[in-house]
Amino acid sequence: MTETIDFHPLAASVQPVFTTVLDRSPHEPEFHQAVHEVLHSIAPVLEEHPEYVEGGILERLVEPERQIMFRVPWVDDAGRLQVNRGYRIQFSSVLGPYKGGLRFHPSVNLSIIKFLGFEQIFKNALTGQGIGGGKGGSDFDPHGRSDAEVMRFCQSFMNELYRHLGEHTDVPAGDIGVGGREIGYLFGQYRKVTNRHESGMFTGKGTGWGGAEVRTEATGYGAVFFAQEMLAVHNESFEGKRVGISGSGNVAIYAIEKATQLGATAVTASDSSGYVVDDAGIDLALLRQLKEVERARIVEYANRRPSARFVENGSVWDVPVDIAIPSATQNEVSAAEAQTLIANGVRAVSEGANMPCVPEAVDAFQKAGVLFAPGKAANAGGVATSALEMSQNASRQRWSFADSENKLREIMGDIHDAAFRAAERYGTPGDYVAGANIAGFERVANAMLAQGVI
Ligand code: NDP
Ligand code: 2IT
Repeated sequence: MTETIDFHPLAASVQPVFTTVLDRSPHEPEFHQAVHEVLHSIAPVLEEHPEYVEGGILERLVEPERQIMFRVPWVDDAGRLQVNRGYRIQFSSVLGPYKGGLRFHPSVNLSIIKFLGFEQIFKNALTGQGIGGGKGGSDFDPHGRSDAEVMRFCQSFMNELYRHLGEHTDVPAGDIGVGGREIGYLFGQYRKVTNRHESGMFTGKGTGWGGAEVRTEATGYGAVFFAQEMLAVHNESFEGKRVGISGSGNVAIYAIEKATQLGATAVTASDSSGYVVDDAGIDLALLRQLKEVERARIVEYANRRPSARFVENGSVWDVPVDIAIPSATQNEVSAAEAQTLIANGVRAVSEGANMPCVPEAVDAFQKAGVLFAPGKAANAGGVATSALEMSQNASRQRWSFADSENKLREIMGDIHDAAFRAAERYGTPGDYVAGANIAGFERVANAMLAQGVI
């Protein structure tokens, strides 16, 4: 993403709000991109609902309720002082406590956390649960750091963030660079400094200490369930399909697992150093060992698996597939890569990551008739299952894996249907981008109207 992105003009009802965003928050290209997409989708809704315009819904929605930025000092293993920056954007609480992950990655800045927080408002609304939207993180890079360094960083991060959290206030979870290890350290430090042992103030916890079954798997599984729903509308399925997946983290691993369980062959995985192609199907046990245990680079997969090859320079989207599930990071699928996927006959794209396809790529997929699921719908299974974890924590219950997976499948079906119906209502059948934005927006906007100017 660059600042030179050429946003197409919006309808007169929403352009002034976008202009204010550009003026008030310059140098935030990812945030601009996320806002532009939502405003474009909901312009037709405003024409039918002047009360949303009169209620100043948009002006309020694009401005976070609270933005927290803080210093995170810590000492590395060599005894050197390090300083990172921490963020928590509490975007909207109209549907419940702020809810959304923490990202630790060197690219993290205000723009990225704001785009993620903004997306989270509508995603969380789509889940049907009582959760508002938020996001946080740091420019800390866990790669190559010892467990002790990661622990010290997490403790310092929480020494500041704890005062803004709570099971009824703000409930973080994982995202890029924040998995089970980091969540353990963050949760432990929260309990220590607050002396409040409320397990519901963090989700994605280990299943032995308050975590819910299926939360680890939920985002990847959910992205596959959403694609399954889109395909079912056309009497198609995963059976016998080749699936291309980017990333090799939490979302990618469990998207591979579920696609494979449904009879497809997942043929790719990647990380920031390159990608692997394995026509025999990704060996999930090996990938998990490398990524979850050894924290190795993806080339190791090809070193240990004869049917696989590693490609260092190139695009994972050059590999011909029937279904693509981008599951690494934002703007990882360019317009040219979308054209390659289309030329190779891709049938469906389900965004496991947040905003992985650039706007021109989304347009290209939709124009070519490819079934396209936007991240805020397709990857909502993660946060939906986080809300199930909060419910279980509050009621001191534990649900089985099978019950939890069934609930996730049902929620993804409901999100699909809500997006599908909203797109039909506004005359763009099959457009899941418009449908998801409209369905999420309507729930948020109605709650904002009901609750007055706050
Ligand atoms: P992980 O940290 O577990 O894995 C991220 C994967 O993507 C790694 O393989 C990483 O490679 C790769 N990656 C990350 N950044 C880049 C980059 N800039 N360039 C190339 N590769 C990159 O994260 P998750 O799987 O949790 O998250 C993946 C995506 O899914 C993100 O967009 C996240 O926001 C989204 N998401 C996650 C949810 C969750 O529950 N975890 C829920 C909903 C959405 P490397 O190790 O080399 O950096
Ligand atoms: O982007 C996301 O939805 C997440 N990283 C998960 C958020 C959550 O609170 O489970």
